Amino acid sequence: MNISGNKKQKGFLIGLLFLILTACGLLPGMPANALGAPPQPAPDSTPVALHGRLKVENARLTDCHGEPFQLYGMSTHGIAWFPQYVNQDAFCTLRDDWNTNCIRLALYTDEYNGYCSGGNQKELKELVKNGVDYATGLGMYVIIDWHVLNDRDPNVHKTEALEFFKEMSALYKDHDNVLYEICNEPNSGVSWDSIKSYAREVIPAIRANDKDAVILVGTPTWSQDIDQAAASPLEYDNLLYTLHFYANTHTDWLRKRLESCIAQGLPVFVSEFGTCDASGNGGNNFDQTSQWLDLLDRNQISYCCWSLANKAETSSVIDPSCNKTSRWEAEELSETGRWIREYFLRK
Ligand code: IDC
Repeated sequence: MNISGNKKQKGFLIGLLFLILTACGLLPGMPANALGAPPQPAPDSTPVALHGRLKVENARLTDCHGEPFQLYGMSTHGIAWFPQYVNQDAFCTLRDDWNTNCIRLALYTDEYNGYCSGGNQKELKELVKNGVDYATGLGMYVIIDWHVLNDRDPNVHKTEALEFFKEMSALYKDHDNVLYEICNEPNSGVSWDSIKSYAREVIPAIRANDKDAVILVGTPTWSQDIDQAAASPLEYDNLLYTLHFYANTHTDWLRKRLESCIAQGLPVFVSEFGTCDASGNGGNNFDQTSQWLDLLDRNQISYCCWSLANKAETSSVIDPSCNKTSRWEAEELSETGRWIREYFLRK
């Protein structure tokens, strides 16, 4: 072969190598997808681009085309605690490599530098806003969760809740992808009447800015007593009542309650569930989790899994030894993380 032939061959080989590296996302400046992820959808095929603003119709979450629509994805752990997971690349990984369409931002009110117990409110609000911005940019739905737990009764921090939700709903009134969860888990004997009286102040405060906002309302006993909501629902539209389960603690009896509430026409959202004990720890019960998720899928009830964190507890989906905040490999996930990601991928 003559010299110019050699040169051509060399040029061809360099070109080929460039193409291969580019395809693998290995050249500098090339955005690499989450490993193992399908190609990122074009902006017009994101969940929000396809389904638009949601509403509650015939007791179901419904998309802008009037079709029943199910949200599913991860809940963060407390964002004050694990702020590092509120980043765009993490949410992109959850959208593209975990096949989820929704993220829940858990803002504790009363624990661990909670919003109402010494946390820096300005910084916490910035985190929420960043989370909403990342989700919006990615065309994902996002739930702003006022994470009542230690405080038991949402009325304890009602003043702060009103102020917070007024500010958030003013900011996001034109967003199609934001849902508001006004109290995570009232508990320790707090009555449905007491929750209703709180809701009757917070819902109108949100609706003054965003008259059609979809709002999630917690129920008594750590959001298990949806039967009380079914017996005496609030007098507003576009509401979903939350049911929470932890699969190794809450089994048949709570599923039966859910089935009965579905039959009564109660709109339900499982805004938090765990694959393990209600403590967030202990052994996983994937058999019970499957029974739960199958029931939810059959009825197109939405759900978020607790939690996006690497805390050394069963419910965390990232292995405690892994400090990466996005693009996790399977072996960097916990047993829970691997299982739930596989479940989402099969949907
Ligand atoms: C748990 C966390 C744990 C944290 C605790 C604080 O997993 O790391 O120390 O809160 O009290 C819920 C709550 C949710 C709990 C979770 C597991 O909504 O905040 O998280 N759980 O106990 N309801 C039922 C279970």
